Amino acid sequence: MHEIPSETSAALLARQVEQIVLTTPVYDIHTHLYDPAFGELLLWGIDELLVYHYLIAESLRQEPLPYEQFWALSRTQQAELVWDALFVRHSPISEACRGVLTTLQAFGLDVQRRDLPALRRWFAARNRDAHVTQCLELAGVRKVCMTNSPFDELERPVWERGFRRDERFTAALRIDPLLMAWPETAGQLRQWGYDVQPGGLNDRTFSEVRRFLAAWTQRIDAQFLMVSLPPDWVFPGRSATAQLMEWAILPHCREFGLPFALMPGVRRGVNPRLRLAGDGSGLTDLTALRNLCAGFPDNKFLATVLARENQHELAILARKFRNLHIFGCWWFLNVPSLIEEITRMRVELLGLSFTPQHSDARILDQVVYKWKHSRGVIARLLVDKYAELARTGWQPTPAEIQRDVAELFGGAFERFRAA
Ligand code: FIX
Ligand code: ZN
Repeated sequence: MHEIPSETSAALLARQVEQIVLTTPVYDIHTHLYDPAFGELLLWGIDELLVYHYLIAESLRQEPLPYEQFWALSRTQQAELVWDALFVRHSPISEACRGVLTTLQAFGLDVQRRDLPALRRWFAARNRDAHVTQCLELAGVRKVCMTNSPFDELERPVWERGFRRDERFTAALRIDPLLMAWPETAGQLRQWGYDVQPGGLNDRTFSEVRRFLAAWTQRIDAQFLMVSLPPDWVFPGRSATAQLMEWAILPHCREFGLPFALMPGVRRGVNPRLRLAGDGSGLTDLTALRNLCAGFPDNKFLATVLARENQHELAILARKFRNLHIFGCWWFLNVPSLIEEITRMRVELLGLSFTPQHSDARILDQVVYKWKHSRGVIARLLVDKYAELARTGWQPTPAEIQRDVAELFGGAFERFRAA
């Protein structure tokens, strides 16, 4: 038989899949962006892109300046140092560097001239609100979930004052200090009028913590609660972390029907002199997550794990527990080779019942490259998967592919949340 017809239909299928993956709007379920009403907390523009902590870590490997001298520089000078170290003196081939260029190119800017002052002039002339819309449109992002901490001194007053919400920005209640630094946080809660005991984790304390969580869940309209955890996190147990989880967080999540997002595997402050850029990663014993999923079937858990070596076990846990929804290639995993490996494995083990990616954008403009790069990888691997189906005689229709991609890009998450 002649080969050409089957090649043609394979090419057509590939084009359809690519087109759908590149254009389906996504719900970006974990970012560090803010509703524009937060003013300067919503970071954007070329200098912010350059002083992203990923790029600071990379540039201080190339630049022998003592850390303290780097931190003493103004933001403008830091951006210039990063530009010089990573874009001028070397080719910007790391993922975080390439991301800056992908973003600038999407704005129609000429990166070939390597002209930082010209780039700065372009951003200086931008209208912030129009820029928000353009970034989200270029990224194909229909909604972003923020990371909202009542313990953040800059963020809290904005919520307390109140503001008109931008519907594109949803909220997630981030509670790391509550679970990871209980004695200090208890003191803070007492100052805010909650009758908690720093030493004694008793019924009164748990119910006051729940009162605090209820107030903030309602104030910010939280879509879920979230915490990042060190690799050696244990559950159940006598630690304040485990006790608060069991007796305050989980009952609260059940009462409000909210998922609890766990992000294990981060070692904070591996090199504190690098500040935000100084966190590292480690292998987690996922027994704690298994205990949660098995012991609390009426709770819903979202999880992403920082170590590459934990990914297979995490996917298997998700096969066992339908109250677990796994998401994203977090932080050091958000590079094309690992997105490809992890997402391919998840598709093969879980089909379409997970959320392959979130951006973790800290700077608005980053949604452009983070999604462009991830969509490219996801498109390539889905082309393979649908081609494998087609070879069995099961020809996916464009409507079916569209339905599937919408699941991966937020639909499955939204159904899990609503369930
Ligand atoms: O804990 C987190 O949510 C992390 O994503 C961040 O804290 C981290 O600094 C980051 O930006 C990773 O992408
Ligand atoms: Zn994050």
